[in-house]
Amino acid sequence: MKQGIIIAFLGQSQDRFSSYQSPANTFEKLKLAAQVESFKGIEMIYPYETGESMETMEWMGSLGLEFAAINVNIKKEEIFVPGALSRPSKEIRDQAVSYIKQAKDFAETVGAPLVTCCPLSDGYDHLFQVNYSDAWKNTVETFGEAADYKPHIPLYVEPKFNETRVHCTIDTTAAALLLLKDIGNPATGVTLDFGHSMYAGENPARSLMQIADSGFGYYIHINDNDARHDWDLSSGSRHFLHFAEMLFYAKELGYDKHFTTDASPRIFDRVGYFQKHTEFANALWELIERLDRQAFLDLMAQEKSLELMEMVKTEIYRL
Ligand SMILES: [Mn+2]
Repeated sequence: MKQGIIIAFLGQSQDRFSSYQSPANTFEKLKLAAQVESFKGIEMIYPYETGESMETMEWMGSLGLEFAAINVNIKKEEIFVPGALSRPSKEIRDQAVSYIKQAKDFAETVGAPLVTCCPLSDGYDHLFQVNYSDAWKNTVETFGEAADYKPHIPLYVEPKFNETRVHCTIDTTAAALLLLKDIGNPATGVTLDFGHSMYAGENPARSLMQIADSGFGYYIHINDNDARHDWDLSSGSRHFLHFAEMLFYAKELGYDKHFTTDASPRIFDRVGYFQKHTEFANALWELIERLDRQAFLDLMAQEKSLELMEMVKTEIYRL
């Protein structure tokens, strides 16, 4: 199991009420990541963490780390706070596309395999606020233009139901797939965030297979939550069997990218928290490896639901 981390979570984070952890620069975050045994893959935010490419590459090399992805942020700048890719203003949309293209340039220089984008500020807060048709067509056009640029660096979209908008434009796995189908560029994919999928009312294993069956790429973020909010808890802390089922299908697919941690240490010790998180994920991955997966698949084909319940009890929960 190749594990990685979005290094923003190794620095300071804020919610509406509190700040968590102490600030850290990119090198300090990388050094913390390297202290966690299983973290080799790094996802970093363009342009706020990526810095000067040669220096960043030296840091990565000296710590024995590799890039999992470049995560382009098109929500932080003042101009993008009310939205970016879907906005009526062509000038604003062009600036958002330019950010994604620059992230692809950086990814190409440092040898990162893909660029992922979670367009969190695109969407709406009120009803009668945006023209849904125009917003969708704008998103198809802008994301499509960004995808066309340097297609050897594929562009992935990460759906999320809400936050920062009350309702995001790319809210679900199905919406992400519809976007990619409307664009029609094979150099695209979906970043499946386990927690986003859970609190959008999905089942992450089923969402993973929807993406895989579409023929588009898939890249996985792991975490957990209470299925009501994107709490970014450690994997398996709430939805054990959902996580086991997603890993089952990831193994069936021969998933070979990183499982990138998109979890927040919140009030807990950073390195210790992520060490426990990675140990749990590795242990469950190994349990899934030991399963007779074909036996599960055969029972599904035969619609033997009670036998499957028994297999889940004895082989997965170990009861
Ligand atoms: Mn994520």
